Amino acid sequence: MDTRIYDIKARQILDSRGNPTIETTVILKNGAAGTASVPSGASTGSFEAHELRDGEKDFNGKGVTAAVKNAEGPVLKALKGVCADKQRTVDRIMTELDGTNNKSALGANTILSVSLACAKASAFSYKMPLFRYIGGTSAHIMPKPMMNILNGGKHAPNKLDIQEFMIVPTSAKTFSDSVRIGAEVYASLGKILKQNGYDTAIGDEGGFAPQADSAEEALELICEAVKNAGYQPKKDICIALDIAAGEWFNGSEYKLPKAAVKMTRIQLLEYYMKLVSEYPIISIEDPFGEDDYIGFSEITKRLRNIQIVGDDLFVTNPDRIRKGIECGCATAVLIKPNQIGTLSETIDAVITAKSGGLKTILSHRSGDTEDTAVADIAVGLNSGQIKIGAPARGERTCKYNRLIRIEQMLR
Ligand code: 2PG
Ligand code: MG
Repeated sequence: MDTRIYDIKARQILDSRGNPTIETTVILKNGAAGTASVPSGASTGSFEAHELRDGEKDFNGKGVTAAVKNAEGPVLKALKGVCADKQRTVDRIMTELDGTNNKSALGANTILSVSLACAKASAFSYKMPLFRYIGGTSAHIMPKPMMNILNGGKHAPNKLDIQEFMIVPTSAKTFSDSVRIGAEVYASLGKILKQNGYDTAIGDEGGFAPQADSAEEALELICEAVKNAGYQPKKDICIALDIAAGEWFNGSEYKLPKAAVKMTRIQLLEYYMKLVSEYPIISIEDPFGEDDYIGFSEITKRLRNIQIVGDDLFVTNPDRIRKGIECGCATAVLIKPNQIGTLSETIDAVITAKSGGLKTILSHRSGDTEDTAVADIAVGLNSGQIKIGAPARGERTCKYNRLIRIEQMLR
């Protein structure tokens, strides 16, 4: 199979927040092509790979024309004639060409768009679905979804400091069943909000963004929505939180910006323990800041039955994941391809996490596109879990719908 790279065409498209992002098509000598676009975060970790933005007048500084030029210029020059199905070689050539440790020269957005487009073009060449191309015969596990039905933090202009309130349909037997249950609870929540005079505006990830006064109020609303939809909290549906506490940490204490409350690490830990004792919470992401290893290892020790997820803590970086494993900092890793910048390193992050006994959760970003690669990567790598927002809005539903199709292919 001749998968040599022949051409690269890139362009500026819009993401779900209306910001520009790069979309790249890699064309092979055999006529196959693959197209990939890159999502973008709002609550980003400072150790993430660099997202190249123009910083000029267009799109309020958020243009990505330099990234487009990099893909069509130096990256094409370096990759022309290289076999797209040699993913490690493709990714290594780009990483070496970039030459920095956070991909700031070419841009991680540039590099990831080419990396994923190569995988898609190769999968097309071999007439395989992307998940099968990535995972071969071992790809067989449908991920359990964490569905973000109520938004706060940086993703919503309301009073909630916690960024994501997600439901996990634990009693669902299949992925499609999870989607049905999640969509029913989402609809039920919308109804309850309306009936109780809350507004039903939605946040960046498609979850509702009501003006609830506290996390407890939000959690009560969710439990009521679960019951009204005909399910039992805890038995059928559990709750996962993404605190995104890195947004609150000032190096010594935690300042919740919306509530204007300050907490020490211990107070915050006690607060989580109280929430966990009152609500069916099974997973907490980024409960502490990205460098607060003490906070992370303490909560991991104290809340043994709760999954503790590192997102900004690990930034999909195998080195940081190894460090986390050594100090017992978490029990799961959030995996976001654009935090690290290539498919190969994303795969390495999953392998590193699993070999250290950590669970893995493939994830979207708050600013996302219609690209569904993350769904295929989750199945390809048997990640076990996935976080792709609300069961609503095109940039989120395309990933749920892709997984519904994959589930059928696996049957
Ligand atoms: C997160 C993500 C995705 P963002 O913190 O986990 O839900 O948000 O893309 O804004 O970093
Ligand atoms: Mg997060």
